[in-house]
Amino acid sequence: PRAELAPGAVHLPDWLGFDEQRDFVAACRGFAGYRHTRLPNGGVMSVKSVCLGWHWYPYGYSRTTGEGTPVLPFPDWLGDLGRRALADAYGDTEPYEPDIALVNFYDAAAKMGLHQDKDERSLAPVVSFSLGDACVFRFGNTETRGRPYTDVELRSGDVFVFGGPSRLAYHGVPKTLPGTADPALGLTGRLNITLRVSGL
Ligand code: MD3
Ligand code: FE
Repeated sequence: PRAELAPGAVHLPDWLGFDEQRDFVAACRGFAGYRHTRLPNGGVMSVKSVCLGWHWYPYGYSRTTGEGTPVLPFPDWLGDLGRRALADAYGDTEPYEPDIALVNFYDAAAKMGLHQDKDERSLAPVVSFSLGDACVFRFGNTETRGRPYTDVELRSGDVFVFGGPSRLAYHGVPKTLPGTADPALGLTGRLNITLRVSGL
């Protein structure tokens, strides 16, 4: 199935099979350096994140973490997965070379407020993968933080692609739905992986 929420915003429910989800979870478990990001306003994000390819900080990307820990490489298999997802979402084969993977881990209490993703210099599409617990994903508009928005449930194995006019839409995660993950996945909580093009 394929659902276009808004121009350029395509939801592919259950796109990853169980084995792919399990391997993806295992790969994410192997990434070192998950941490809560501190915001310039003094707040701390409730999700724990690690970024591959580049180090993400609000509001940009750098080659180093600033803590002496190495930036993990962006793996080829993730780029390949992103290109397959993009082709299925848009039905074309436009070149897509993501060089950033931002991995967010949500425990039962974590959420993400409405925001725009404007730290990338490229407006190439973002490809998002969800694993583990389901969540309520809020997809807003490009004009204002706030209404109108649409709430969609994102479940393990779902892919969402955000390109074109949707690339700068406000979006967030008001809550996860703890306990909804398949126990066989071996993940308590939710993982979201977004692929992006830095343009750097
Ligand atoms: C719409 N992550 O990391 S993924 C983020 O589930 C982020 O962890 C959420 O928002 C999460 O920045 C939502 C869906 C998503 C990701 C990027 C987008 C939606 C987007 C960029 C533009 C528009
Ligand atoms: Fe975002």
